[in-house]
Amino acid sequence: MAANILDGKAIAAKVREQVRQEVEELKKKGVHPGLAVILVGENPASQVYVRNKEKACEDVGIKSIGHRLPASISQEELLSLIRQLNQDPQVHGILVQLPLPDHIDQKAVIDTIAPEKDVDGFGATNMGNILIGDYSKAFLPCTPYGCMVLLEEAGIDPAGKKAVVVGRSNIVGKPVAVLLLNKNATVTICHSKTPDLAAETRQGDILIVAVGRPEMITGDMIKEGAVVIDVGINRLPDGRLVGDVHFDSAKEKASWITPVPGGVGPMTVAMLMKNALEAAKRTVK
Ligand code: NAP
Ligand code: L37
Repeated sequence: MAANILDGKAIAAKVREQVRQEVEELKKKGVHPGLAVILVGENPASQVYVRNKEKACEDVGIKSIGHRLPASISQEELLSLIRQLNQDPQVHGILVQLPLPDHIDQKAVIDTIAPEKDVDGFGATNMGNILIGDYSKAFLPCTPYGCMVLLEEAGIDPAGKKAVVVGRSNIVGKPVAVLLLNKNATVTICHSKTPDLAAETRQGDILIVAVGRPEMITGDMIKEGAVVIDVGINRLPDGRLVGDVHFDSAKEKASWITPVPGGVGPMTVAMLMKNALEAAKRTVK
């Protein structure tokens, strides 16, 4: 089977267009959605991602309030900025781009963000609500949310399907597994201690890969007709950007597959816009 391409860039543009219209309506009600974007240090990938997020804000009419901080900032200074943003009525969402420098406790930072402004969805309150399946006050973490929208756009209902997730990070693997479970998939989560990875991945009608190892999932590890979502973004020494899935061999087995770049990445940014809009909408309801 030669796979259809799940075009994240095009689907993200559609999501953003919808957000843009809703932002306009909300502004008519006197609310201008604002997103604070905090970048600590000079991680090159983070700089690209934050720039993409700020450009997207501009595109949809959300006010982005950027805070570029030196890697030398103390944890207390960062926490105090977040507390100040928690109190600021112009700021509806707060995003702290990860990873943070080693001397800063990531969990302390995330848990200082007010749950109603936690548009990345990484805080314990959000994660708990998602685990329980109560999305009413939650924000779905942007990358997992983007994966679910991609499945929907491909016309795939996870109910009754076998979904295999490779990777169990708190920002991708674990939450995407929970979202799939909440949609009634039968979910397997694989990680570095999984003894026979290929035996697991070959079972997946839906295969979501978030590992951070260039092209590690090859066509022979994929079930015929599977939907393959490649979350990985890896820059090779020659400058090429590749996913965690070996695209050329995988596309011969899959029914649908996401490219890298232009797959999950743009969806992550688009879902952040949707979450920031939602945070602002919740302040008027
Ligand atoms: P992470 O925190 O490094 O987690 C990687 C996961 O992969 C861990 O659970 C690890 O297992 C597992 N793993 C490592 N080697 C493995 C192996 N040989 N076999 C099976 N599992 C293995 O990474 P992350 O933050 O989830 O990110 C994963 C990738 O997605 C990266 O390339 C990142 O750049 C990309 N990403 C993309 C987006 C996007 O919007 N497209 C967003 C976020 C991240 P253990 O838990 O046992 O160590
Ligand atoms: N808040 N977001 C937060 N914290 C984190 O730790 N990893 C992470 C996070 N994720 C994140 O920002 N991801 C992300 C990934 C890809 C893009 C944007 C955000 C993106 O725009 N990708 C494009 C271009 C990639 C490139 O040129 O390097 C793509 O097409 O994939």
